[in-house]
Amino acid sequence: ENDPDPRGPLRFPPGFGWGAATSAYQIEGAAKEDGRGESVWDTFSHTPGRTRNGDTGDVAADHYHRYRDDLDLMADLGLRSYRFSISWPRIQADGTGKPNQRGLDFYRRLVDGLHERGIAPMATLFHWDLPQALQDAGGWESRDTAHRFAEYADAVFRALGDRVPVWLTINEPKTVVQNGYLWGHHAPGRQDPEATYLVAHHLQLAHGLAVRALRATGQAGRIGPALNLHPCYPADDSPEAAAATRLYDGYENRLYLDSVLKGAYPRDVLADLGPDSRLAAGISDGDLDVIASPVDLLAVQYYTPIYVTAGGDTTRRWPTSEADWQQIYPEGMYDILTRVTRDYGRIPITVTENGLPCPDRLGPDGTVDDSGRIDFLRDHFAAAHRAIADGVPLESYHVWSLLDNFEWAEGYDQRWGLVYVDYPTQRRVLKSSAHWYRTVIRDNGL
Ligand code: GBH
Repeated sequence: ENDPDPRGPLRFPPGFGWGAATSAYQIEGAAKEDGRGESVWDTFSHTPGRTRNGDTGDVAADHYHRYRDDLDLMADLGLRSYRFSISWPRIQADGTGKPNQRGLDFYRRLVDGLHERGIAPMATLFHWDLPQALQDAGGWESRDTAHRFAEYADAVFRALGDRVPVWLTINEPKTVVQNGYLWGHHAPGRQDPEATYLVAHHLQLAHGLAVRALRATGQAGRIGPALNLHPCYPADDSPEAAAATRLYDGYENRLYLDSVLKGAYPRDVLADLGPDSRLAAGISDGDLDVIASPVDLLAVQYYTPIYVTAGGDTTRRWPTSEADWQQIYPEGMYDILTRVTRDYGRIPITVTENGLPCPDRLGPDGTVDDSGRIDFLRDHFAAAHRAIADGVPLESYHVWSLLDNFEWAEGYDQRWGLVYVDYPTQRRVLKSSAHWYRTVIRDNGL
């Protein structure tokens, strides 16, 4: 019914920014080179029992040494946009002070290599690799960390701002909040419900301070937050399920969207946390003005819907991927994009992550067949196309991920790349999805 006619062309707007995404700790390796300091993810991944097989990002996809080959891969795919992240501990080993020139130089070479190949750089300032020294000083529980982040951002803007057209501040604050502080599956591995939403506030504050830091430089780059959004649906049609779903949506989506785009935390979430919460206590006069500093675009990451029961728990309705938290539901892409435009106005949107892990194997003939990933991407691209047709100002779409990489607590077992990485040799092999994606980009559609 909603599927596009498989014979019919589905053209995207001219100049649509077909892209792919990565993050520093997941691909770079070179953990001790050129003055890089340690991050919370070095500590966490080196702590026994925290990651599958004890995997760490010490070597990862060795992108720090192989970035020229990886740039050529991107050009071969025809990418128009590449989203990567900058490693804070490469720029400031302990999170403060004079920036490390060797760290900045790496990203300058990367960005220049993108421009040489006609690929637009999109840089994320923070994809979870907080300098360990700042964690030791309180991490995101400390308001001071937000100010350190603004100083780091300022140093990066001054070094690279003349050549990076789009900046994203903090990747998925919600994941730091939930996985880092509520469930403890991610660094810093805490299970501390009290701290959790104070951490959220400081991440939001850091975002706003970085937006202001960019404006203060007078540079032309655009900037926005990168939020993973989850469309929430009631598991039945009871009023209880509707109410539980609404509150769930507050914690998953509105806490981050409303603070940035409406200048207020959602009342229902504040009420649910109670007047004595550390979040309530942590909000100072003027904080919401900082957090709501005008942004130029909104980066949306969509992987999975959430189904909420009358009792406020989650349940499954759709097929699950190799990742047990992901249900495959392309319609959720349409729902979340149109909802953002409906509720927050026509702010330009970029999809900065969407993808699927597959049990990819290098075949005897040297190919990698990931047709399941092709089906997944085709259905999600089609849903995004319908959202555009219905008025969503979507300008680009980045598949997660360019390369197989260090999938956080899942280590290297879960493969998300368009490009296969044979870790013992670091050889790259285009999967069938990469070949397919190249034709999508060439045809600007399906
Ligand atoms: C994104 O997170 C990340 O930005 C990216 O770095 C990552 O590689 C990619 O997705 C694929 O996962 O262990 O049950 O607590 C997506 C949101 C939040 C989904 C953390 C997985 C862990 C679930 N992720 N969550 S659980």
